[in-house]
Amino acid sequence: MVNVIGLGYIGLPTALMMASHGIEVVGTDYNKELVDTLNRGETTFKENGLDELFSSALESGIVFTTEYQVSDIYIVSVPTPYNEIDKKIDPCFVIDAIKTLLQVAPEGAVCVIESTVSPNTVDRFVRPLLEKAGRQDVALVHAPERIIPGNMLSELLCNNRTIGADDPEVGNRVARLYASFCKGEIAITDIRTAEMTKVVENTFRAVNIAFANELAKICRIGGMDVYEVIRIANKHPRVNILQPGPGVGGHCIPVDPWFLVGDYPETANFTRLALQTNKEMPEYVMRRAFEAMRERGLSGSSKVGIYGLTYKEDVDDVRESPTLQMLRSMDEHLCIEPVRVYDPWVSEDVAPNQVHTLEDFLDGLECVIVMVGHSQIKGRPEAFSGCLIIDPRNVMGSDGNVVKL
Ligand code: SAJ
Repeated sequence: MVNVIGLGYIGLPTALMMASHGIEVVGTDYNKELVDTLNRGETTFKENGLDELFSSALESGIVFTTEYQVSDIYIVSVPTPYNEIDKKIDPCFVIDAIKTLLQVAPEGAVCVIESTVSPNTVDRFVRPLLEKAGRQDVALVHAPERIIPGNMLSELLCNNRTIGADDPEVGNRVARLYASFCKGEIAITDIRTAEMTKVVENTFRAVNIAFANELAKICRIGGMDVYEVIRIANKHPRVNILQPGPGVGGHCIPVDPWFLVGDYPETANFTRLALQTNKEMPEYVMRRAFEAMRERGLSGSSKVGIYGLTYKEDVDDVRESPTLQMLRSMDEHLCIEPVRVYDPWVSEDVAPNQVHTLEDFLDGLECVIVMVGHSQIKGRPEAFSGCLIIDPRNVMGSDGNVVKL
């Protein structure tokens, strides 16, 4: 039996995928409301194919509870935030999960940590818990998740995986478990290497996006089209530059690289600069919008709307979202005051002046800042006809009313 601890964006799909591939799975989360929702047969977030997978897992007998189970294998997928001040990982949720599972884990159980952790977290924070509890019989594994929101389920099936284990035998056993649904290649290594590779993967993406964002600023000053420059540069067989945008959000790309900066502050300078570059983008877009409005005779008090609250297109996750970052800088600088904010994927109120239909959003609008390229409007500038369109996502085509980064 597998007990998946933490039923959020990673734990839930993983538990469902395993259950629907014939593995006996119990999903545990300390949030009773979330467990009750799942037990009513409802999913807790939107993701392509998740509802269908949920039905199939229910048919296969998956169970959700707040209780930790007696189980051969635990998969820990709890959040790993970072401490805003020293930029180091805050492993409190991992520590709580391990402490609790040690109270029920049978002898020789395997504890697989899927949560992203900084290099050395297992040695510094998890191993001592086993020693203190006299439970060195429990085998530790780090199998970092790699699935991208928006395409999670097919990536769960197809992505290559990393398994870090102290004992290669245990690594092989866990690899067999994942291979029951995962068609990708499974690399077995030690725990520290697995911890580091995960952080490196997200840091690579953050740095690549920062480069694209820097290019956008350079091209703007130099009067060049950054998208054309990147498109053509990427035709080179060894160049693959990502896209500039209004900022980098989500719980991974703007967070995980800080683990390197926090642990290696003297050395991780390049990473720090990349994070800083990305962080400046929402404010850059705000200034760009203000400038474009002025050029068109619109003032800061014109009717400006912000389209999109999520951290990227076609997901419902607003964590670290560039729009929320931009709203904060608007509060500070007050150069533009948005009259309203709208996101078709976000039904609860997370921003001031948020409206819940496109019709309400458009009413009398003079300028729209498209912060997220949801499918609802992608490639459809006519959705905002009559408005000046600020398009930092490059999703609105290029008619005269569209202003790029
Ligand atoms: N973004 C850009 N330009 C791009 C690509 C993305 O500005 O060219 C922005 C997005 O709009 C978004 C942010 O970056 O605001 C992050 O989005 P993302 O799609 O790059 O990544 P995430 O956070 O959804 O998922 C990442 C993935 N990591 C890598 O691709 C290396 C995913 O595979 C990981 O599982 C996930 O982080 C995680 O949980 O660690």
